[in-house]
Amino acid sequence: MKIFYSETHRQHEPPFEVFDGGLRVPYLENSDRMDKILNALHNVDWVELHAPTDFGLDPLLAVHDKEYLDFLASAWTEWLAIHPADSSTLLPATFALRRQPHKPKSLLGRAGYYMMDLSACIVEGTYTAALASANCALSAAQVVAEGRARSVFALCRPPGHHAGKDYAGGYCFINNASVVASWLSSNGRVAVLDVDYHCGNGTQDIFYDRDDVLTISIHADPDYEYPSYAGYADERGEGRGLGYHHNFPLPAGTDDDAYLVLSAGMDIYADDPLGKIKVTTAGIGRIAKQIAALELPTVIIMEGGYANEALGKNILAFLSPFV
Ligand code: SP5
Ligand code: ZN
Repeated sequence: MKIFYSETHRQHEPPFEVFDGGLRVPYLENSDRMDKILNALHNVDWVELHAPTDFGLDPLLAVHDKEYLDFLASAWTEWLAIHPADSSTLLPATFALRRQPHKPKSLLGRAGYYMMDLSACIVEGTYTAALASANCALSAAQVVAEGRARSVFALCRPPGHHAGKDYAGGYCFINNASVVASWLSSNGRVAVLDVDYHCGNGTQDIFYDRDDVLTISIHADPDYEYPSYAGYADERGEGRGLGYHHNFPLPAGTDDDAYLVLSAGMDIYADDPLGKIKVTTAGIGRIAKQIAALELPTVIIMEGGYANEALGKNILAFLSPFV
């Protein structure tokens, strides 16, 4: 299986994130995740690692606002220029409700406007890393679109599915899956099936009023889990997009069999530090087998998963049915 991966993600290594209650914890979405996966992929005979090619900004601008991408591009330089007391990472302390008419001009004003939480921390290499991550996804999609393989894996970091049209959040800056889905939609019908533990609120936002991409997210119920403000079953799209979005919120404790009644982010795994869903490695394999059985051209895009020690075996379990 062709797997697209870039070392550029290492430029994005925020020193901490902020949990509920203000607790500063080490950044869970760290480069060690990729090291654990690379170790597991090493010496597997069907693994073919490839570097991505650069697709430029156009495919990104099809799903993200230009002003938002401009913010990501210049935020770090602007942050240092205001001489913050702690410059280790850009995080705002005031967030936009988006009900007011004015778009802020100051850096921290824009940060609060373009960030939805305290886990999409920006450091010097964040934008560069996010671009490389999107290029991994696009490179994988190109192979599938050209019919050179039916299933290709994009080992993306940072992840993407929480990033909306004009906001970062949940470790995500550029919505890799949405970039690819939109890019592929000129070829035919596209569906995004999001099996990360968390609701793919960014993907939902991007395609909510579009009927060219069907979006489906299976996730922890936002009644008890992040991102709280999206992912409910009655959110089904609007305008032309009505009926083209489906959320399947799951109760805490959902295990292998319950999950499979409906149909991989690897944070659905039982021991994930962020998760309350109890899917085992074997369960991840069974989910992937059901998806692979559809025999559709498939671009598999890495999202979350923070039980680092188990990421390697879980990724192998997920990819194997597609080989
Ligand atoms: C891509 C992805 O999986 N992003 C997830 C971002 C979740 N960030 C919010 C974390 C909420 C913290 N809850 C504390 C639970 C610790 N046991
Ligand atoms: Zn997640």
